[in-house]
Amino acid sequence: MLTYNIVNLKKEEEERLRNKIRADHEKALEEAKEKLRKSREEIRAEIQTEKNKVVQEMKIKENKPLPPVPIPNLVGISGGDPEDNDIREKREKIKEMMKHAWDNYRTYGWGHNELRPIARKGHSTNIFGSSQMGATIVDALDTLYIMGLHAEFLDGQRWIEDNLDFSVNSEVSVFEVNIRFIGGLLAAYYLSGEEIFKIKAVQLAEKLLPAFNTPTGIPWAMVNLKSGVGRNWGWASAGSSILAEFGTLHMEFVHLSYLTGDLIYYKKVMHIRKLLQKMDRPNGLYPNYLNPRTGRWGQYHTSVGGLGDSFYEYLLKAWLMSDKTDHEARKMYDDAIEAIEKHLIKKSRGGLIFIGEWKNGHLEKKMGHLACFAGGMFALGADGSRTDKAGHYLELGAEIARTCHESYDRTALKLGPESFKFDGAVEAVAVRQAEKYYILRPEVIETYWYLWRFTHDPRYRQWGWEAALAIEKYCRVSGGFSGVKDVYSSTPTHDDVQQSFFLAETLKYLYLLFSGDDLLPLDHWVFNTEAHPLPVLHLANTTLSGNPAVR
Ligand code: DMJ
Repeated sequence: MLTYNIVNLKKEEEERLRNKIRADHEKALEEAKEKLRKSREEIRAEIQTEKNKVVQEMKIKENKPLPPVPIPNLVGISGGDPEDNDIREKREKIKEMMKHAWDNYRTYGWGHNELRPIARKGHSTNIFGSSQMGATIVDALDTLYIMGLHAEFLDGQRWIEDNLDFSVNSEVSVFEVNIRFIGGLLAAYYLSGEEIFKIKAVQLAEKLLPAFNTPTGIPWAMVNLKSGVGRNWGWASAGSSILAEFGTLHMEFVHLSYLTGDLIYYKKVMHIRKLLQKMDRPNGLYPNYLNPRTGRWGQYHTSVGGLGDSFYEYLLKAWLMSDKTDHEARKMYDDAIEAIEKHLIKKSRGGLIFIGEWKNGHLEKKMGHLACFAGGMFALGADGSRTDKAGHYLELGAEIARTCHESYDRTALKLGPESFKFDGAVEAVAVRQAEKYYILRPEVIETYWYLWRFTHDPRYRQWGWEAALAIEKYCRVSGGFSGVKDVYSSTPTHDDVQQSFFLAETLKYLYLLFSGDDLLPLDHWVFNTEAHPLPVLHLANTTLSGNPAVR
């Protein structure tokens, strides 16, 4: 009986299996037939869906969270409401200008790097390479945040989550991408706490690292994000890299090491510093050009404006950002500023203090709009300066602010030219047609803001308001804000570009100028050269504070 049952059970099992195999075959046959019945379009759509699924899965994998680190104390990330009615109204007006710039970019340029406010379409330049990386979105995020424009901020965040991709065959400027994208993403991360910004900043930084693969470790000016191939600008003296470009990475790279625990970023920038320290400096000045193959200076040109500017700024800010423990950076800043004051800073016949440009032992009495940021830098560096010269540097900062204000005041539009001369009867005025433009730059307003924070002299708010009104009157068009080609012509022509730094810097500094000091207080925040606030890192007890063991 038992044997009979076992035999029967085996038979039933075999039968079940046979049925299952038959059913599977039939199902597969049906599916194959079904496929054959499908149109090409349907099959293509299915393949696309599959592809999207894979991309999505990869994204989730790529965007995996980084190891947690203690986040610095984030003081004053909102607020700053002024008590005074008039000041509050002015601040509101600046916020409205930001809305106008953003909304139009949102409508006509979304995802492009910048906006053409008159043509009402996207715009880009070679610094961003050939792809649409939404530079305005990334650059504007922290300004939106501090202004309380949270819906707009979220809109930008969504775009970044869904679209910002650095695996593109595109050659970008290492400096510009660092200050605008990495700086912007890090600031957005610290302000909002949203992991995605940190993850994107690190993804981008990894793509920039191949730029450092040069015989000296001085990075190339440009790098292809996909291939990692780097090169320098064709116009730079003797194949050189530019001081203001390779010397303006420190703040962001130290934060990257801090946030990731990976020292590679810190080591890259400290290597640059060490190399610079070893080099001879003619008259104590840093030339603007350095060849990354030979490690030799190019032309002996020194400038606190374009090509040199933010290198000096980052020495001071490295010290501030390290909670004033990075004494090496402070020393380099003090030495550099002393040499600059000795050789480049002069008083005009009319009594205006200006910063000229040093070219092969000759001082060109010309000052760029870009150099106007130095008024704020001198004021910011006054505290902690050598031999108790704080008063002197604050005064110097105020003099630079006055000169730069004059460069605005002596124009028809009350907006400053790109570059102005001090030559005989000509003072603080552009001479060449090619130097008469204003492209919504922030440096003069930046200096007003720092001077305001340190002195509370009402003249800085007044000067800032004059500039805001002039921008509103001459640069505002219905599709956004545009630069102007000639600040001396009362009927200006527009250049039809809304620069991303207008939202990142110009409008942010104006907003801060009409806010209380409790918004982003300077003893807790250090602004990168694109006005992206990064918190002071209390690194004294960690390996990043310039500990020789790490270097
Ligand atoms: C900005 O991108 C930065 O401030 C940079 O350091 C110099 N120039 C522009 C704005 O003028």
